Amino acid sequence: MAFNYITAQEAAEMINNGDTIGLSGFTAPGTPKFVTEALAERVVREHEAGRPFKINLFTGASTSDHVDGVLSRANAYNMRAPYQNVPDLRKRINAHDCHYFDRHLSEMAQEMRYGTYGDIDVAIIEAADINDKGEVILGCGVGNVPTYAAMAKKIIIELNDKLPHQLLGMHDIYMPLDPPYRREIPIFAANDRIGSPILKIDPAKVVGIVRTSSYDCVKPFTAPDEVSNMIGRNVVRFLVGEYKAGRLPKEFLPLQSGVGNVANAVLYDLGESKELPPFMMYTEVIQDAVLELIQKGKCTFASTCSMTFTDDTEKKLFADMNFFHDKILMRPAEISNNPEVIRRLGVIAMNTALEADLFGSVNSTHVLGTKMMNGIGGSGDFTRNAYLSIFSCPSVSKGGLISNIVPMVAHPDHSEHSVDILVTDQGIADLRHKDPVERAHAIIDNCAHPMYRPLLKEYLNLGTQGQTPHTLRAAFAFHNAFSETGDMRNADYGKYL
Ligand code: 0RQ
Repeated sequence: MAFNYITAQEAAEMINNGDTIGLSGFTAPGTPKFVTEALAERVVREHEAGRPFKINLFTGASTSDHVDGVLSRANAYNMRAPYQNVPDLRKRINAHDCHYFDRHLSEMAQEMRYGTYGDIDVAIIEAADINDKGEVILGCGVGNVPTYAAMAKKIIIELNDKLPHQLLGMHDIYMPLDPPYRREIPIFAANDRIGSPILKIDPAKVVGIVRTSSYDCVKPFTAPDEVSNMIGRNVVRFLVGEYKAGRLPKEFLPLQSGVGNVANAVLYDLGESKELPPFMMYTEVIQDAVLELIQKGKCTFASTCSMTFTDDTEKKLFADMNFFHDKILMRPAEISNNPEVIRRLGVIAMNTALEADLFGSVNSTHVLGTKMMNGIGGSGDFTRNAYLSIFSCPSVSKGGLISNIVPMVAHPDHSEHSVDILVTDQGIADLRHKDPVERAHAIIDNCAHPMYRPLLKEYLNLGTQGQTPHTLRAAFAFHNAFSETGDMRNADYGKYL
């Protein structure tokens, strides 16, 4: 069938006030960039003319400024899910200008199919190629596009000429049946392929194709600083210790790594380690460090949902597709983050905390308990189901005004029942097989910054009884001190007792 080639502006005109839109991709890669920009311009014009215009937007994970930046500045969102990381959207969310539903990434697609979010009016899909049978070669991220494309009433394609056709074969598109018909997800090793290399869509639903040309525009990393290097070295030290003690199999286990500068630094350090064998990854994103690890032979295979590479690294990948082609496989988020598969493979999960408490619970999402940072992302999918769940963070933030080890987390994302290991620049706290008081001592002695250790010990010694000796009236003394004086070191438990 002959497709209708249109401009991004014409595509934006096909979207209506109140529409629910699903985007392909996961982080910036694989995510459309041009129709969303044109849509933002249209929303601004509609608002200037005094007409309401809001959309609901569903993605795989975070996007880029071409989506969440422009659309949140245009105040275009009614609802947004399941994850974001753009400052302008963060502001909208925290000002209640946008309903944000922060959801485990593995659950988004199936919940969409279960019908809890209503219909999808438009799916916008970035593609390297499409033929008249509706066979699509996707870009560098998958996300929830199989579900969004299957449910959408109309589909707009962004056909990006920067994406090489050799991407064919690097995707594994698989949509599980829904209960009560679901069967096992047949992945028994990180490199098992279970689905199709192409996304099959109904060509009759394609209302237009927009020709585009752009790399994925992933924000460059800041060079690892001394604190992230220390965290990275501590994570490696822990894994080497486990490996040497025989608590990890000699073949090693697949790794998952979260996003951000700390996660990237940890992976560089893993690459340098002579004591760990080459490993596979079963993860949701691979960042720049992983391409280098693959080049060096340290990472032998990466199963992921997205290749979250900065443009220079993406160019390196595209220049050497023959080498990388059979070493990376991109899957939908409900498969890359699938709890059943994570548990079966024995994934070692490594995620980042904003703050952790004395008993091992972790806050990954809410600054000082109230302000949304990014969202839980895939950290919950992996943490709860991993063979080993490691969280890392700097011991202090903002030059020491904030301790990232607090008496009680102000928002719990991952409970003490799921967190095995806590790592900071100070050291490693192994929380396994420890009761709450033992965990608290391990965390104070090994992870808290020395300037906060006396205050944390004082909290433990307030005299409260019980298995977990929280003194609830004083549990947020650190957070209150920061709100009132700008410095957690001024925490005064006496005020609350
Ligand atoms: O503030 O930006 O003003 O300097 O928070 O801190 O160290 O740059 O954090 O990039 O490693 O991200 C948890 C947010 C960490 C991320 C989080 C301040 C700090 C700084 C950010 P500034 P860093 P990173 C896979 C898995 C949840 C989702 C997830 C995340 C800013 O890793 O979103 O894991 N995780 N997904 O100064 C107040 C504290 C603070 C604090 C740090 N305790 N209180 N502010 N900051 N600690 C990926 C996907 O799911 C796609």
